[in-house]
Amino acid sequence: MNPPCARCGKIVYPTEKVSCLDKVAVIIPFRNRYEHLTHWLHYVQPVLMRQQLDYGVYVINQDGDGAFNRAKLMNIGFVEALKEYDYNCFVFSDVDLVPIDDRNLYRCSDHPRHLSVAVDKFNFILPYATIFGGVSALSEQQFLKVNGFSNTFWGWGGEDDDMSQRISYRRMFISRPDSVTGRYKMIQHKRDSHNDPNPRRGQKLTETYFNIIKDGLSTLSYTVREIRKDLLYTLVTVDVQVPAG
Ligand SMILES: [Mn+2]
Repeated sequence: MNPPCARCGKIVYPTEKVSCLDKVAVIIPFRNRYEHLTHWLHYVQPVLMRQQLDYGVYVINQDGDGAFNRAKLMNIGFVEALKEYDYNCFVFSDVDLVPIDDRNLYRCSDHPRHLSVAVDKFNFILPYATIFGGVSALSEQQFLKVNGFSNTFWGWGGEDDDMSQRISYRRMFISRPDSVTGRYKMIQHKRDSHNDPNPRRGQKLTETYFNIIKDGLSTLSYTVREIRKDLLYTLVTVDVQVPAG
């Protein structure tokens, strides 16, 4: 057994190079998927407890039925969670992804970490090397270094690849658990309404390098409609200011 961390007293898992001091905010971008949320809470909270994390769950709920903006919701989650507690690690998770292996730690690492590496829907195979969607973890410093996510990906797709590029342009790497530890079950579902594939996503991905500074946390603008405290999570309903047309 490894000796406990000198600062926090926790045992650090020998197989994973992770900090023992993480205060983790789990951020879930959300709209109208309460069935999935119930499922997620039921299956994932016990895992987080067994991992002995100091954590809180923030469900960031997009108000209205305009185009969905997953990445902007995650930026909002980062800001709203920090208003409540001194979090230093942020795990961004889709509401339909349930980790299968307890050893897949919801913690931060020396580099931004992609956790959902082997999803059943993709036959437990990493679809491509730079993928960063699904479940990912960034420390506060890592997130600030890339200016968070872009706020301008409306509809499905691209925002995760944009983050992947931000990470590499800021000279960081993507770290991952191995393909056994990183197994996930995705709850089956149909594509949500008002979340059609964004036709501009390909073009936008050629512009990431120039947009890191001018599109992200530094330009984040939204209005909180309601904050509701459940025993197991905080539901933050927000107006993400969907552009007209
Ligand atoms: Mn899904």
